[in-house]
Order: sequence, then structure tokens, then C-alpha cells
Amino acid sequence: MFTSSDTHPGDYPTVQAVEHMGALLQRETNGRLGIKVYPGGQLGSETDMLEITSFGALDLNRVNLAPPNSMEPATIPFALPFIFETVSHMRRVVDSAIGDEVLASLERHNLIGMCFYDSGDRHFYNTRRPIRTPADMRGLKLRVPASDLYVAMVNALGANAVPIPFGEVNQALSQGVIDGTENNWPSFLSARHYDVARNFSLTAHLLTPEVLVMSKATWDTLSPSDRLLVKQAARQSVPVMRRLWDARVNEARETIKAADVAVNPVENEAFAALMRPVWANFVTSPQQASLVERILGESA
Ligand code: GTR
Repeated sequence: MFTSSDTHPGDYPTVQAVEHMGALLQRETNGRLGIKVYPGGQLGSETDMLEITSFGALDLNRVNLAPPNSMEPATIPFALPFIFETVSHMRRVVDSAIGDEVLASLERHNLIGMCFYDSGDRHFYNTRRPIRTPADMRGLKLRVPASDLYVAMVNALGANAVPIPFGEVNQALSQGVIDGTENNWPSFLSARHYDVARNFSLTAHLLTPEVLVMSKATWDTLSPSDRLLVKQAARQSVPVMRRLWDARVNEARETIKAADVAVNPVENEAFAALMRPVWANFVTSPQQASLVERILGESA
């Protein structure tokens, strides 16, 4: 039985998708291979779990790209603000040779990239005031995942970035340690950030996918035919994840609107104009530049 970690609760699409992958493996091998997912961040933060996976103490791990961003430059282009125009643009890219190249880049960190999952559109939200223009962000303390790129993006808007693990955000919001953060609709809802952060702003600054990785130590113990089975099961979990995800985003959006959260439109171009310049500081190698060019070339 492979072990897998996820920061989200058991009913979240990422957890369900990895469980689906496990069920496929069990069926294909008459129960010889399978996956036990530990949800809800019970094993630890994404950053710690990724490290542990690369050491070989955890078999599988589903994470946001923020922790891999700090380890592998080739993962940066997918996490640049406003690089993907639409969800279908993002899906087309991760399904192409570009996605394969980024997955393969993780191997030098002892991680085997399995597949990418959706994470939808990320938006800023806070406890203080409606945000409609970047000027409204000035001075706000905003939580980000542990990633220099996120810190730079938030600071570029004139706010103050505070890196905190996802599992601690709710408490930090309630206690006023931070004024707000950013995330997608399903996380805003399921992590109950909306209980305290009642101002949601439609910035849609990121459409970054998430990634499922296997420890190379585990991968190395598998026969070539088992590796194929594992890779196939991961790929087959992607359309399942996308279906669950789309439904979950719609549900979350409706629930949030009905919960009387102020959902504010913003001047997206004004946000993009301030956030895009961070590209220059994070796209520094020929491989990254080529990835960026090819990603943009896939837009409709
Ligand atoms: C969520 C993502 C998680 C986690 C979280 C965060 O959207 O699914 O993996 O990384 O964001 O902001 O830390």
C-alpha cells in the first residue's frame, strides 16, 4: 500500500482523485498495489511533506506548486501570475509535452512527477475592506504559501506577504495575525476562511495547476510493468479530478454568494500590470524562458 499526503479534507477533489487512482491500481493488481491517503494535513505541511517524499519516507504527495517552486526552477513558469488565460489554456499546456517536461524536471529532486491536477482561479480575500484596485491592498498583511514567488507577487501589490502553512491560516485570520490571503473558491470554503474574511475580490491572478509526485525511492523499487500501471492510473485520475473539480468550484461559488460574502469585481489589468514585472526576476534560465514562450503559444 502506497502512502499519500494531502492538506485537504477527505471529500476534496484532490483526495478523491488520488483515491480513485488507488482503486484503479487495486483493481489492476488484485489488491497487490493500492494507496492510503492521509488527508487534512495530518502528516504535516506541504513543504515538510514534499521534503519527506524526496527522502523516501512517504510514497506519494499531492501539493500546490509553491513548494516545488522553491526547489525546481522549471516549475516556476506554471506559477507566474496571469500566465494562463483560461482553465482550458492551462489544461492544454499540462496535457502537452510542456507538462511532461515540467514533471520530468522533478526527478533530479528524487521526485517522479505523476500528473497535474486543477486548482482553479485564485483570488484575494481579507477581513478588512473591499479590494477593487491595487491601492486598496496597500499595507495589508496577506498570507502566502512558503514560496519566494508568492512573496514577490504580493509585495509587488504594496501589501506585506506573510508565509504561513495552509493549515494555520484560519487561526491566523481569526486572531488578526494576518488581514487576508488568496486562494481558490473551494479552499476558501472548505478551509472556512470565509467565516472571517468577508471581502472576496475577483483578481484571478493565478491558474496554477497542482502536482502529484511519487518518491523516487519508491519508484525505484517498482518493476517496469508496475511503473507503467502507476503512471497510467495517475493519468486516468486526471479527468476524474477535472469533473469533480468543476462541480466543486460551482458549488463553492454558489455557497459563498449565498453566505453573504461581498464578492467584488476588480480592475484585473491594474493588478496584472503590477504583478507581471515579477516574471523578469523569476524567469532567468533559457529553459524557463522557453517554457514561458511555449505556454503563451498555447493560449487560444
Ligand atoms: C490550495 C491548494 C493546497 C494548498 C493551499 C495553499 O488551493 O490546493 O494544496 O497549497 O492552496 O494556499 O497553501
